[in-house]
Formats: sequence, C-alpha cells, structure tokens
Amino acid sequence: MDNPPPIDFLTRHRHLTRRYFLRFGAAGMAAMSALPLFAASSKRDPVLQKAIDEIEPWLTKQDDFEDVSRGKPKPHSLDEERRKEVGLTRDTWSLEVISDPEHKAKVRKPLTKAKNTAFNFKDLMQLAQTRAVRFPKLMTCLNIGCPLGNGIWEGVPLRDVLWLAQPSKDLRRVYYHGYHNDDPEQMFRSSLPVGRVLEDLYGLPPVILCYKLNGQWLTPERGAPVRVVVPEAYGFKSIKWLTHLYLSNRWAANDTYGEKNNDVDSPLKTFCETLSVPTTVKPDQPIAVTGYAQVGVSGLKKVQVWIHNDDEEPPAGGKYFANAPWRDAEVLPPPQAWGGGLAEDRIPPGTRGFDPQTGRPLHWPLKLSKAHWAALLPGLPAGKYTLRCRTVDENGIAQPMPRPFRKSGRAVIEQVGITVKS
Ligand SMILES: Nc1nc2c(c(=O)[nH]1)N[C@H]1C(S)=C(S)[C@@H](COP(=O)(O)O)O[C@H]1N2
Ligand SMILES: [Mo]
Repeated sequence: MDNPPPIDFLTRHRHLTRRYFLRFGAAGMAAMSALPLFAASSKRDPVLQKAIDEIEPWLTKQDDFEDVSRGKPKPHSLDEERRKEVGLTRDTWSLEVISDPEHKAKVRKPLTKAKNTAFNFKDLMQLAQTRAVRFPKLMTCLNIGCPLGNGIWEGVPLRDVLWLAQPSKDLRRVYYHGYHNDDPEQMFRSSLPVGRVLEDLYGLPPVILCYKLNGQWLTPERGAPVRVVVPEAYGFKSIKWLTHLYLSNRWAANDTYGEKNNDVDSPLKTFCETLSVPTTVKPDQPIAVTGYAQVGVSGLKKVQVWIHNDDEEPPAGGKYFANAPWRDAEVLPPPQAWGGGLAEDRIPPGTRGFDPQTGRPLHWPLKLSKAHWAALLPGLPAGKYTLRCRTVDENGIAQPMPRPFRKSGRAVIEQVGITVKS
C-alpha cells in the first residue's frame, strides 16, 4: 500500500479543479494516485466537521444493541417471576460444570445442582473481587455482518471456574449453552478449544463469564445474569443466559452455528462501512462522508475511499478493485465522550487499552472494537458516481481479503451511489 498520507484538504482543495476529477477514469489514474485529497484533523472543512459531529457514540447503550436471540419464548421475554423460577436472576442463577457424557474428560469435582456444588452468582462476585477484567469489544453476528453494538464487557476469566471442577485429563474442548426453555430443539450451543480458555493468545483478553456491560449489570436481553464473551470471536460464541459448561474430550467443534454452514473458527475481521453519505449533491461541492471500521484481529492501518464515475469503465485488476485510485480517509482520534450509558461517561477503571488514571486510551484504534473515519471528497461535475470504502489491515492487506467468504464474517467492499446534479 503506497498511498500518500492524508493532508489538510483545506489548504489544497481550491486548487483541485474539475479537470483533475475528470481524470478519475482509467487513463488518469496513475496521475491521480500521486495526489493527496483528504482532510487531516487540524483545520477541517465545516461541512466535514458537521458530519463528524453527528457520528454515533463510540459505545452502544445496552438497550440499543441489536438483539440476536433464539427461543420460543425468548428467555429474556420471560417475566421476572418466571426468570427467578428458571434461574435467570442474579440471586437464582447457577452454572453446572460437568464432563461431556459422550466424550468424557476426567473431572474430579464436577459442579452440579444435584450435589449442591454448582457455581452461583455469589461465587462469581467473590472471584470478581480479585479477578475481574474489562475490555472493549464489538458484538458482531457472523450472519449479519454489521456490528450489533460496541461495549465494555466485564467478567471473570472462564478458566478460573473451569479449574474449580479439577479436570485432570482427556480435556480438549469445552462447549456450553444457556437456558433454552428446557427444550433440546431450542438449544444454542457453542464451543472452544480448551487451550483458548486456559491461555490468552496473541495479547487477547481472556474468555470471560460476563456479568456487566458498560459498567451496568447485563440486561436480560444481553444475556443476564451471565453470558460468555469470547473477545476475538463473532457473536455466536458469546452464549447468553449461560447454564452449562461441558468439559470434553472431543477434538472437533460442535457449535450450533456450524450446522448453519458457518466458519466457526473465524476470528473477527477488519472491515468498514459508511455511516453518512449525501445521496445527492450539487456540482463542485465537496462531499463529506463518515463511517466506522470494525478493527478485527489483524488491526487497522487505513480506511480508504474511492469514488468512481458510473459512465466510466471500472479499473482493470479484478473484482476487489485492487488497482483503483483509493485515497486514505482520516481514521478519527478517540472521541471526547464515550456514550453507551457509562456513569459520568467514565471508562471503568482497569479497562484494557485505557489509562486507569485518566480513562483515556493508551493507543488507537483499539483492536476488536470500533473506530470512526471521515473523508471530504472534492466537488465533482454532474453525473452518477459510486463511492466505495475499504480497510487495510496492519499486515497491509486490503478488504475483503484475507477471508472474502460470506460465512467467515463480513468482508465486502461497501458501495454507495451518489448523484451530482444542480
Ligand atoms: N443462549 C443464546 N445465546 C446467544 C444466542 C442465542 O440465540 N441464544 N445468539 C448468539 C448470537 S448468534 C449472537 S450474534 C449474539 C448476539 O448478542 P446480542 O443479542 O447481545 O447482541 O448472541 C449469541 N448468544
Ligand atoms: Mo449471530
């Protein structure tokens, strides 16, 4: 990726005449690619600044998360009394940790309701006093693609509870499910290699038993009282209303999502999308565009945009437009306010990636979370155009690679139509 860094567009855009933009066609591409176009943070065009001011909050309020829940009725729709009966409140919840009856692991002290040894919410809070971890993460459904919400998840490492059951051998995977109206047909199950539970690879946060989101108790819709959260995974690994953890000698995944043709080992991918694009603009008026990027396991180096006149041939070089004259957008710095319903808008102390004293991020953007971006496209002559955006990950690999498969998570290069007319 050898594109120039973004520069202050204001100092240049008056010199960028229509002549340049007519050269957006294949013939002018080589000339264009030497020309920086987009605004840097210091002196922003007011049109762009206005669009930036309207960008969504970085964190999503619990109630504003999109919901992906199965069940008839959905467990979170049960009234409080019924939720108490089935163990879905903090004072009635418990988790059984047992050997997989079909592929037994040796487990010396299973945690069961029958023996009154199941792990309950009091035990969880006890552990939380010394073991609580907090990290930001986008919840993204592999099947839907765009994030359901961005939150700061708090919990206790799952391994701390796993060890309480004293497994001693033949343990290769764990699988787990939540309350499902006691109907096997409704069970939604997920699994992990035990190594991932026991160890945090590549600097990832631990897999947690989560009880808080954005500093507040999980709501029933978000999986209360306790859900699993797997930092680097798509949403289907983060089982809500958790009730059972099986320690297993299986060597292959048995996720319910696998039955739906999903790539169940696919970690969160880096991609971007627009948030605001004007559909119609006047000729020669700069066009302010904003969006967000999901920062996947491979990180985020750049967000890039490219606007193409629909009357012209797309550039040669394949369906991923690798040779198009992509321009760097500005990945916006961390916001001043975080949103998400945080008390006093303060990042909970000890949240990964944030300075515990100041509550400001230690670096940016944060992996597994979200970054916003903006670009000011120069005015264009009348016509119909297509705006595209893509990310480049820290390895220098542009979307939709390296995993362009729908069932491995969203990877498409978004395209939006823009009409320029007076
Ligand atoms: N018990 C249970 N957990 C579940 C689900 C479910 O249907 N039942 N859906 C999963 C899927 S597919 C996704 S994408 C996420 C969505 O999380 P959210 O509803 O909190 O946004 O929850 C996961 N956890
Ligand atoms: Mo999902």
